[in-house]
This record gives sequence, C-alpha cells and structure tokens, in this order.
Amino acid sequence: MNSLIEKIQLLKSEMEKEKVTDPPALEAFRIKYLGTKGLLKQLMGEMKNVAPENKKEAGVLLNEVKQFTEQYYQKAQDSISLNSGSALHSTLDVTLPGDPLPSGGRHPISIVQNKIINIFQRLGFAVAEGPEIEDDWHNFSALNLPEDHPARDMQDTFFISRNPDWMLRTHTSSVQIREMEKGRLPLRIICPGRVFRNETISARAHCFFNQVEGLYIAEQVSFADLKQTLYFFVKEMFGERVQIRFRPSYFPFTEPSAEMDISCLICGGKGCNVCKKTGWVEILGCGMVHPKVLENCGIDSRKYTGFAFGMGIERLTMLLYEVKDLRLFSENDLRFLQQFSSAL
Ligand code: 2NL
Repeated sequence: MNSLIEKIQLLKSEMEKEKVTDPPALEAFRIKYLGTKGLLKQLMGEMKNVAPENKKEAGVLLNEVKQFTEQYYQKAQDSISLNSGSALHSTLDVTLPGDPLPSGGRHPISIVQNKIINIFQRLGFAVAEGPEIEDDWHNFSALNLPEDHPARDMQDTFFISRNPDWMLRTHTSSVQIREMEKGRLPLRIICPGRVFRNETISARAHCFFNQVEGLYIAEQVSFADLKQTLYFFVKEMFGERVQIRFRPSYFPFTEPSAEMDISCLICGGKGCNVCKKTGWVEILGCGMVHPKVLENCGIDSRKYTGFAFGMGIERLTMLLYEVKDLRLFSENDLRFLQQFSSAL
C-alpha cells in the first residue's frame, strides 16, 4: 500500500494536469479536490493512521499541497473571468448602486380634489359617491331641469343607446339627489367625481372632467351660511389674502343662484391674461336649493332649506398650477405628471 506521503504527491501531480477553462470545470475541480468530501479531506482523514515518526513530514506536505490547490483554484478562477468577458464574471460591480425605480406621484387632479375634500371635511361634510351611468330622473328631472333645457339635448349629453332613459351623468348633482332621497336629515355632503359632456375636445373643453359639488340641508340654512362656508373654503384653498365676490346667476335647481369669483391668483387683481384683465376669476356656481328639488326628493320645503354649490376641479387646478391646456390632464405624459407633488 502506498504511504500517505506518496498519495499526496500523486494527488499534486494529477491535479496539475487538470484543465480548468470554464465555470463548470472550475466547480467540478473545487468539488473533487477542495469540497467537504473531496480528495484533500480524504487524505486528511488518513493522517491518524500515519506512523508517529512520519506524521510531521506528512502533515507539512499535506498543508503545502492544500495551499497549492487553493492557489491553483484561485488562478483558474481569475483566468476564466478575464477570458470569458461575460458581464457576470468580469464587468459586474456588485457594489454599484442599482438602477433607481422611478416612484410615481399623485395626479394633479387628485391632489386638488383631496385638498378640497379635506377642507370641507373639517366643516363636517361627508364624502358621498354614486354611479357614473344615471337615469333621467336623477340626472335631470329631479333637478328641475325643464324638458326643453339644452343640457337634455343629444348634443350635450352622452345617452346610452340601449336605453333612452340612461346617460352618462353630466354633473354629480345626481349623487346628491340620491342622498336626499334616503331621507336622512340634516344632510351635509360633498360629491367629488367624474362627469361627462358631449363637447369637442380642445385646450379649454373635454368630454369628461371632474367636479366637486356640495350640499347642506337642515332647518334654517341661509344664504349667509353659504357665503361663510365658501369664504372659509377659499381662504383655506388659496390663502388669507384672496378676495371673493358673488354675482347673481341662474340655475334651474337653485333659487336664488350665484356665481363666485376670486381675485386673480396670477396678477393679484391688477389684470392679466388669466383673468382677461378683469382681476377676477370665476371658480364656482352656487345657490339655495330650489324648493321643487327638495320636494322631488321627499323633503318638506317649509321645514328644511339648504344650499348647494358646484365647481370644476380641472379649472381650479389650471388656475393653481398655471396649466394652459386641459388635455394635459388626460394624456398621462410623465414629463407633465412629474411636476406635481403633495402630502395629500
Ligand atoms: C357649476 C354650478 C352648481 C349646484 C351645482 C345642486 C345640486 C342639487 C341641488 C341644487 Cl342636488 N344644486 N348643485 C347648484 C348650483 C351650482 O354648479 O358651475 N358647476 C361647475
């Protein structure tokens, strides 16, 4: 039987003949010689059988060959990575920071909508939602819109061809009608949501846009409550220095009705393109809920009164951020969307 010393020398010469030129061969080499069940481990196990007088020599030699094998393995590994040119072995620097994943942000319409909701919630308004496909009653008739009102025209409203009684809602008033019909009074709600109008798309008009409507029904609600509520809203939304004014107006569902302007945010009232040199910009319509609308929803109009208002979110957002074209809101161009950020 060969002595351990001879076996070690044999292993060394055999190992030096190995051709390790690719990653699989390298791994096979490691398993064969350096692995936990490899040849070097086996020879180490045989150390206990060596005669005492040969132990030292065998031990030193085995250690040398082990180190030699490890160096041999290391050199083979280095030359494989150099020659292969593959990204995995040569050019990959695992200490480099990774490619950043761009994080998304809120859509400007959502930012402004959330801001509006937040302000009215602090006044005790609850958020109410409803369907985007409505019937004639909730979108038109209950709101006291006469049969010949232009909004009812095919030109202005998207009807559902399957059923002439169905349409895409043209305002979120329909949600408020549904809430009034539930009969839980007093009622204090805001209704944000998408609405649809059959308009030719341009920089100033789109066939869908977003609205927030508000409604407060209780005993003895007055126009003064309406004005003070909207005054608080404007100061929270645009800052203490903004001024407001009301102009008389007309809506079939409110009486009296008004439109509210704020002093121009861009020029501060001096006159610019945004306010068309008037110093004022219209931001919403409002009024006292028409008694007929209350009665249509089963509410006693001698006992209850209420106010309502409605505003377009795109319009407000364009004013706040000086966006010049309405179409930007629905194109989802990242260069546009990345310019907005908010905590809300
Ligand atoms: C505008 C004007 C307005 C309302 C909406 C309303 C809702 C019910 C009853 C009475 Cl259920 N009124 N909403 C009232 C006045 C004006 O919106 O220019 N919106 C963009």
